[in-house]
Amino acid sequence: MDKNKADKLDQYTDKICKDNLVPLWNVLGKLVTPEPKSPCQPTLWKYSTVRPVLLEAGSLLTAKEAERRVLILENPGMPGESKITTSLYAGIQLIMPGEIAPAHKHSQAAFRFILEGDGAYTAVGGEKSYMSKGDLILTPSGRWHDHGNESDQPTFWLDGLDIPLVQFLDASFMEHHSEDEHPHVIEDGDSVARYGSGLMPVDFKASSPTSPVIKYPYSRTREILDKMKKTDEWDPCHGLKLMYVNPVDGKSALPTMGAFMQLLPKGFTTSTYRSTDATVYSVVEGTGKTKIGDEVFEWEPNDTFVVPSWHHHQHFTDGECVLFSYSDRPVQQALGLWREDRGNR
Ligand code: 1HN
Repeated sequence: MDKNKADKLDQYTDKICKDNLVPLWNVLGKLVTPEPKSPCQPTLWKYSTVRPVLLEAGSLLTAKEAERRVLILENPGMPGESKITTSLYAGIQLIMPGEIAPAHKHSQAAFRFILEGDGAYTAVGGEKSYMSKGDLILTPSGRWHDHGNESDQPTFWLDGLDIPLVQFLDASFMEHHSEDEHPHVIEDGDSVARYGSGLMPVDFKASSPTSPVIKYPYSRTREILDKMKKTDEWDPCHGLKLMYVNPVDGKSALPTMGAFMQLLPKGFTTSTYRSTDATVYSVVEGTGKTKIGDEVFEWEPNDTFVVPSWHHHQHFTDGECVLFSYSDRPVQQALGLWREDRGNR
């Protein structure tokens, strides 16, 4: 374009901006990219780094003072935004013996993925779920929840929430309960017995798209993977991979976050894979590494790492490994946006 014409267009752009008008031709290429271009950066958080500084916070303030004693895993590509991916939040939470993290409720859905400890609990709507390593505990949107620790050990878990998604939609509400603890009226294991055992109360009507099962114990998850290992073929990209589902409709356990658990055999290299859902991994068992683009991240149990949208990646295991992961896949699938590329181009 000649200089005179470019100058005229610049003057035109400056003139109309006071009326809150912007020429599309200046921004179209940035708005609609040929493929995902994410500010999210591949990143690893070592548990050996997070654990001691979180324990230090344990001596600086109580869970009650903090409301939730959490260190946010903030993606370095989006500083100050409290995001691990563009749509999701992650944090590591600590509750010390005898502490209570007071009851509140909010629009944002959450899950807890237990890293360390035995005998602390999350109560959702008064149902206490005791925590053991590898358990997944849901906190559906809009439900009262509080945490307590009846054990003599500090308890650590990974919090996954859909905070950036709810923020984007401007749909956030939050309330504190009048008491620190919502009355604990329901026994641990009630919801999994009632809804998660292949039976269902006959007239059960789902009141939300979230699974009525609150806790998915690791003992069961691990048993399923062990059984599958005896008979099933390893998928070249995923090994053996399970999705946490809502037994009412077979869809994702939470409508905004998909959660998965996969088993990879000893000395395995997965085929190159990518998908449009940026994925957060928490290492449950084993050591290995993941190549994301050209970067290699070495991991061990309780480390967290993130694979951004549409980034080629491959896992390499030393011994047998178990990886938990979550992403916004159910949202993308509901909107017809989700894509994967299994590398067989
Ligand atoms: C929340 O309610 C919890 O209940 C953890 O443990 C982290 C981050 C932002 C907003 C609410 C919890 C949170 C949160």
